[in-house]
Amino acid sequence: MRSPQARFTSPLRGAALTARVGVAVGVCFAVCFLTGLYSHYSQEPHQPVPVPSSPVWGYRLTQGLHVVSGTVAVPLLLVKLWSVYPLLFAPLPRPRLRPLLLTALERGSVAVLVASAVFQLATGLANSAQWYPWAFSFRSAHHALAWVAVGSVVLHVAVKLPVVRAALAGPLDEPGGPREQVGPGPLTRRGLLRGTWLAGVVAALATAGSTVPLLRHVSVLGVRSGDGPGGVPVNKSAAAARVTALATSPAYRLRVRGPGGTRTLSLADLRALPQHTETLPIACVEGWSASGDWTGVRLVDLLALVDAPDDAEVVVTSLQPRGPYRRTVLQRTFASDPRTLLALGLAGEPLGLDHGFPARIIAPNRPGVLQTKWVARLEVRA
Ligand SMILES: Nc1nc2c(c(=O)[nH]1)N[C@H]1C(S)=C(S)[C@@H](COP(=O)(O)O)O[C@H]1N2
Ligand SMILES: [Mo]
Repeated sequence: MRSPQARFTSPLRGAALTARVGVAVGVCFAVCFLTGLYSHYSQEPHQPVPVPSSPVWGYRLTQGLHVVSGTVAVPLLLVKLWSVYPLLFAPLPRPRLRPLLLTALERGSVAVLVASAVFQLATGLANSAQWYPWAFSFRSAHHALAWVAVGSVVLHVAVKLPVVRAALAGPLDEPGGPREQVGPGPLTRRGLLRGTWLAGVVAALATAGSTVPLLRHVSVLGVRSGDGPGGVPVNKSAAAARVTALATSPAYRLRVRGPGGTRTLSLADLRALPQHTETLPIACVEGWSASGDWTGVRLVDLLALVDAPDDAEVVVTSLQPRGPYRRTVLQRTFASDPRTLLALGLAGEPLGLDHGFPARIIAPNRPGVLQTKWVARLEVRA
């Protein structure tokens, strides 16, 4: 009887191909994992070791790499899965407990690997397209599954290391392989591999424009590519955040609280304080980033009004009535950095309502989610 596996006849498949594509998938996963951990940690309100505020473009680079490496991994992983999936139909070993158990373990671990990798890439892509068709917290789920995915990758590599080594040491085209064989089509392994790398490059170009302005016009997947008031895209509008009435009210006051008491400042009071301009990027977890020229009051100047200590941590609260980003924490590295502004303007114009009018936080090397808009209160954490 023909085993189901015998129906997969493509001579292109083979360890030589799988191993080469596998190495590239591994590199993408490693970059994606490390940059992802950094992003996750950056968003933690309690940081035993605070993230530094320099270089200003740090998060912009790491998060750009995160989204690009994840996107590049998609075509690579598809080719890798295609190259090995007939193994799923390989006949089971003789009905003896030990071999059966080992096979079950191996296939089980591969199933976990494939499921977690597909979950990570699919939710990540959806997130960078600003599509959240699920109820769970994206950040917690994406973080937890990252460990599962990387753990199963490490296990898989450990199990397959001898095969991978031998395959990488050998030629891509085995003797009697597809090059000599008269196959169903003209495609060789070399051609397939070139096509795979090309797909990776196309995926990179399609996303990198969200970070690299020069590539903006080729990046079809770059959903936020730098258009918007002041050259900075708008993520959540004032209408979506339901803050329009509060933000435009003449009764707006900023409250600053610290050891020296509470100060209440109107927008005119804020404008009367010394103004500074800083060029700082907004770098969203979704992968897009854009640099802006922000003008406003230095946070350190505001903190000095309430006698805040040099190592103060500051809780920022938005006028926004609800939402996960209405309260954020500025660790001491950001709170004490003279480049951190309570911005009142962007690109020489007063701040637009959607960019956080009357006042927003802009700090160097911070994830965009923490650049709080429509700021109502600044409180030194006791
Ligand atoms: N109050 C408040 N601030 C917020 C947000 C929000 O939803 N509410 N979104 C954050 C996110 S996710 C990003 S990327 C930046 C985007 O700022 P922008 O819309 O001015 O580009 O604002 C941040 N500040
Ligand atoms: Mo964001």
